[in-house]
Amino acid sequence: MAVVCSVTTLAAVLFNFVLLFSFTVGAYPTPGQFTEGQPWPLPWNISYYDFNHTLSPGKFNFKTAYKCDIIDQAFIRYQKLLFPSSKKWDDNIDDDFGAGNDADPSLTFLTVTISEECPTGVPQLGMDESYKLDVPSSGAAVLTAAQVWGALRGLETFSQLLFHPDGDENVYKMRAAKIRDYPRFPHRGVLLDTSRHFLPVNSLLANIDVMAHNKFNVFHWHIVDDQSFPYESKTFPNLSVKGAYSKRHIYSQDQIKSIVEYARLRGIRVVAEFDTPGHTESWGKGQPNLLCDCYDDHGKKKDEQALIDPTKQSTWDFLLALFKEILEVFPDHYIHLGGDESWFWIPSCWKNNPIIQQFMNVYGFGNDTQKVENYYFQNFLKLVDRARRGAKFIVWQEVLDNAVDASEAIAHVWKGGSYAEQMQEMATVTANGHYAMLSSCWYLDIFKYGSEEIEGYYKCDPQGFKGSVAQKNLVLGGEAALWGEMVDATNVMARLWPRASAVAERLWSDPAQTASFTDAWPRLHEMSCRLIHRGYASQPVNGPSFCPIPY
Ligand code: CP6
Repeated sequence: MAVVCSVTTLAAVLFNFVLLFSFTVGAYPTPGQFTEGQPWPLPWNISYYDFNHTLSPGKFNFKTAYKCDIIDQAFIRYQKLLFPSSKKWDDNIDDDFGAGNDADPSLTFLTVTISEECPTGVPQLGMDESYKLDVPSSGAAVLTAAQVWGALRGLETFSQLLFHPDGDENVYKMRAAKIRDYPRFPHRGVLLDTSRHFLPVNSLLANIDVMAHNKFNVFHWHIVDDQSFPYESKTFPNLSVKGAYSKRHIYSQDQIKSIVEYARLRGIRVVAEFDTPGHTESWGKGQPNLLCDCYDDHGKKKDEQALIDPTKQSTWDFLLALFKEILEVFPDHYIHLGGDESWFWIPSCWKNNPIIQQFMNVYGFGNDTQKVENYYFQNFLKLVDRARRGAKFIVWQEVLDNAVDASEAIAHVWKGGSYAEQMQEMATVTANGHYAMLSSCWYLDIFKYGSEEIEGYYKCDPQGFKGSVAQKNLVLGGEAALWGEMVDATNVMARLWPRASAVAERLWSDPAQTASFTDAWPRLHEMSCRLIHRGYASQPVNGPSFCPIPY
């Protein structure tokens, strides 16, 4: 018995040894590898001068002649970010206060110049985010941009040139560098889902901050879904009164306004998604007669409702009034109209529903429920355009795959199991002439153990499909999608970061300079440590490691 036991143990030890050994040697980077003062995502053109500046809290200031709330507020934020341990960060720069910062600073200000006027509205698709930043070894440090949005990206990069050598928080060093930078794609988003789990406003704001640190520019707010309806509608208050998890799990319109404003100040668009005709169970609680009754194949009525009922005039009246309101609350030119997975409910709801069957007869649809969905979307898009003239649409890819006539809409691609299949989806959508953005390979709610996961995100390229130049030019970017079934405020931060940072670099940087994850990892690790230092729970990148400043 003892012999058997020890043999088994030995085998187990050997097996574990082989496993661990192959993992450690093969896949993980060296724990001690990290960069100092190198930005993430990688700028298109960056050359480092062979010099590091010394900075001193209270002896550094941003300067500009430009009058704009966005810049004024950004200066306050970045002053605080650069010198977080200084309790007097917002004091007059002439104050001299020690805390071990007696060193004579070699850099005392950054001058910001912006050529176009301070924008009056929120940022929009196509905003100019390019900037030039020169932090020479001697002489003036300057940041120039055409628009404030570029200046915001440049300020972020500037803040990331700062580092604390050997993790000494009292020493402020900054790399001298010359940078010219701009985004690869105009749409770089993060999807958060506040229906499966409510995310408190603070949690959303914190993620908007981290998005800005990663140069993301779209918060895709999947605000409602089957499980709950946390959007407070003034026109239809019952939607959230009956459809939210509770009266405490609701975003008031004032809160939504403050989120949109918070994002605006950081150059981030808030694109709301109100997903129909499927994923609408929670809508039915506060709006009776909106959804179809579901029946089984024998015509027996089920205790279930799903899919918006397109046969009733009351449905269209409701949708028009609701979307009029939504499009005032969310000032982005685009609205995400969902349209995913309706097929999932079609068999039990539309197909077996006698009212829909009669409707299909009248319209000559035979028994093709797909035609009902196309009818719905065709009319729905016209309605949303009436709700706000010129409203632009993003829809999940199947709406356009099903040949709904909406040539200007952006197809949000989420299908495809393997990378090859995901690329095929992109090829098909763009071959059909649609603008496209990719999420299929960035489903951050799904994980893989170990280092291949984040490497997979990093390697996924929205233009990595076979297709013409015209097709590639239809690609507007992509989004990291963190669906909320298993995500609430306790884990949203660590689950999103730094995994979404890998996506951020793919969407911003030059693919030719960012082809190797092995090369990128020390810089990504520095980024993760930077986020932790800034107060956010960014999880380990992909294996054993340590941050220079322990936490
Ligand atoms: N919710 C909604 C979801 C998903 C989609 N839409 C989803 C589907 C598959 C996976 C993850 C999420 N949870 N409304 C699809 C776009 Cl793997």
